[in-house]
Amino acid sequence: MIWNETKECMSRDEMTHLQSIRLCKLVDYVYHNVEFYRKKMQAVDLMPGDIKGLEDITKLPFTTKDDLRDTYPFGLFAVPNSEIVRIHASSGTTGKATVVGYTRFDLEIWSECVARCLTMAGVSKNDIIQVAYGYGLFTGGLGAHAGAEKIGATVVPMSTGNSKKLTTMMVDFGATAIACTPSYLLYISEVLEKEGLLDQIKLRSAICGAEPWTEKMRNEIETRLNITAHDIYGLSEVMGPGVACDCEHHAGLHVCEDHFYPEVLDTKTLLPVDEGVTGELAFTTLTKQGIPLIRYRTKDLTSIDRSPCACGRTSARISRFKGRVDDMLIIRGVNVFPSQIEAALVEVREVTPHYMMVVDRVNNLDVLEIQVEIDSRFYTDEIRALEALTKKIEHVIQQAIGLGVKVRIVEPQTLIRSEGKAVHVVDKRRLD
Ligand code: DLL
Repeated sequence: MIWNETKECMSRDEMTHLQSIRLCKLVDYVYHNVEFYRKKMQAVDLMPGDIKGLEDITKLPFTTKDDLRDTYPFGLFAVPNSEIVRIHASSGTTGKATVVGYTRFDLEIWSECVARCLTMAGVSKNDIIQVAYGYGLFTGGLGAHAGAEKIGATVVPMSTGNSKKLTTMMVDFGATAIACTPSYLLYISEVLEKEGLLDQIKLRSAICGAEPWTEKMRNEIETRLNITAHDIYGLSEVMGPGVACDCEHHAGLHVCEDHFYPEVLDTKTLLPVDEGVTGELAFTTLTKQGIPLIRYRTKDLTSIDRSPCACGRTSARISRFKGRVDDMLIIRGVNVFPSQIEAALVEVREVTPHYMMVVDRVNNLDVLEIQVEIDSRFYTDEIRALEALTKKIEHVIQQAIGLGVKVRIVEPQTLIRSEGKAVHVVDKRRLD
């Protein structure tokens, strides 16, 4: 069986044609089934017939997370609840949860998209895959699960919460693939090392996502575990994991663009930018029934490349995420992303890639302290050695971000390990 390989191998013209047809149908669908969109379109005198293809997409209004919150819980649903067979929700740190609903058809498309991603990561029916994303309202666990089942892999629904059991079963079952956040996989590699199990695992492939991670972190994880690690992207509002994934060439993430039309927007003007230029990613769901979204602003920063990939796929690729619009810290006027710190730390062999950025304001001046955990092999209580290492890391980070920082080295195993999405920033300025 092939997961829409034909669609992945469409020419650009064929893809644009399909997307245009689907966009027109979608606009008609939301106009007649979602009051929110009908009102938004009426407000700018737009009728469904005015949208004749992709070339008209910029006439359509954007949708934001606030729109989902304002219509909480089911206000953007396009079908009656009797058609909804699953609900997921993401809590976020502030405000109401954003709630999404799936029809049976939506679940079918979702599992197909995840199946495509797993196929890109080399997973097949011959694999035993541990799904170690959280199961529940978060889309990671159930989303990855359904896609893996669809390709016939043997799925072990680990969820999060018991790393010791996970590593034991990884060895006992001979697991060949794992799906979890990159920060959790880094932690799992430490547990495996501590337990002396590293040479007993059969792991080949990891499908990691749900949080930003750098290319250097990917290399680090691959080396530690002797595997290939793939980057899978998605968001609950649009579907969940499986919106995009990178293939064996790791040259950007292939978007399932027959279902999700991507646009990259200038962060200030919100006008589409040229290929290769970084901006905010927005998606229009082309086939969703439960909660179709038009031009949903993800806040994720990336660029797009529509040239064919060396793997043969013709789908558009988005570059590895730099971070989110709201992840970017402005410290003394300089823009800093956590991913820059991660990339710098991976270069320093005496420390682990676990870190915490603490931003504060002292005497009206922003101060960035980076807590870095020393690798147990290099741990020493000799003050001069620690001072020298601190200076070295401060220099490496200053080179990376162009800003002086204060580094504080902490003892091995002191920074909190994450099983889900890692938290790397405490901004005390926001807590005032
Ligand atoms: O994180 C869905 C998911 C689960 C994706 C498992 C991949 C694997 P949300 O909780 O709604 O959904 O969070 C979505 O997480 O807007 C990005 O900011 C971030 N994110 C997800 N995947 C990646 C990735 C899931 N590969 C938000 N790289 C998105 C960078 C990612 N950021």
